[in-house]
Amino acid sequence: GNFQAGENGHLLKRYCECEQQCLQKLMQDNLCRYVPGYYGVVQKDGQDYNLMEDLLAEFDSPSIMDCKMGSRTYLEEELIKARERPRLRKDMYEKMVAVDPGAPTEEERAQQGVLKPRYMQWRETLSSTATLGFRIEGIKKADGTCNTNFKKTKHREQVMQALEDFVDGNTEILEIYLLQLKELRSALEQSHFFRTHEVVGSSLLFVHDTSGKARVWMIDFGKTVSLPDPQTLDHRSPWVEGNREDGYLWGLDNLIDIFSSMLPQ
Ligand code: 4IP
Ligand code: MN
Repeated sequence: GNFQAGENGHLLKRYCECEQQCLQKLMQDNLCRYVPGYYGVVQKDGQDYNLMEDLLAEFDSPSIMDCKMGSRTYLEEELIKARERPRLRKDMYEKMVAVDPGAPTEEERAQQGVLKPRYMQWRETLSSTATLGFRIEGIKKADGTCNTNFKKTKHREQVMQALEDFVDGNTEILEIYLLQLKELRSALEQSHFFRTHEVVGSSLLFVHDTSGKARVWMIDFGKTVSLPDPQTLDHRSPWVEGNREDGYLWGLDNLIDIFSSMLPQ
């Protein structure tokens, strides 16, 4: 897998230069309190790893949810690559057919392959990514149950149902999460890093336990890339190819709205 257990509250994640660059910069940004601590590159069994804070260490039987943020889940450069050197992905075709045998076009069926952006866009419209600017990727609860079957969780009501189940109907936990999401939004709106980066495929990690502690972190920066100076993003404007907007804040606005609507007014 991508992870190796580390010692005393640390975690080893398979080295990715893009992620390293981001984590390094984030340690100096006002977002640092929403990002796992980063401690540099280490080697283990001939493999490079980014050494990071283990966010679960301070929890006792945590419940965990991964929400992938943004309205676009692939980089603009992947779109250009797919056009210049189209590469058919048989693995993605198979993942597509497994979820919906009717999804591939006649041409794709004949080729038994799809282009990556096509697969990614299909995943975006099947889930809430395209309509809400985020999607639930997985939930692991304190009781050990694990659910990654959210590929078709698209509508607001379905998302609310999944969130309700994640917190076991505990409104106090919901309230803490909501407060943190609002604080995170303010921090994002002030962040130099955020303004100057296209943030794609990054997730919010929600963690709570029965002691009543709950926290939200930003994770996964393997596809978070800096913009050419002096370009900036507002992260809310609709994406059109070339503007590099990622819909991250639009998705966070929607997530905040959904959490709010789940609490007694
Ligand atoms: C996966 O599709 C995810 O979108 C991965 O994103 C993506 O990795 C994979 O692309 C793609 O196959 P499913 O979730 O439907 O399986 P993430 O890593 O954010 O989960 P990238 O490389 O885009 O980060 P490939 O090209 O790695 O297969
Ligand atoms: Mn992820």
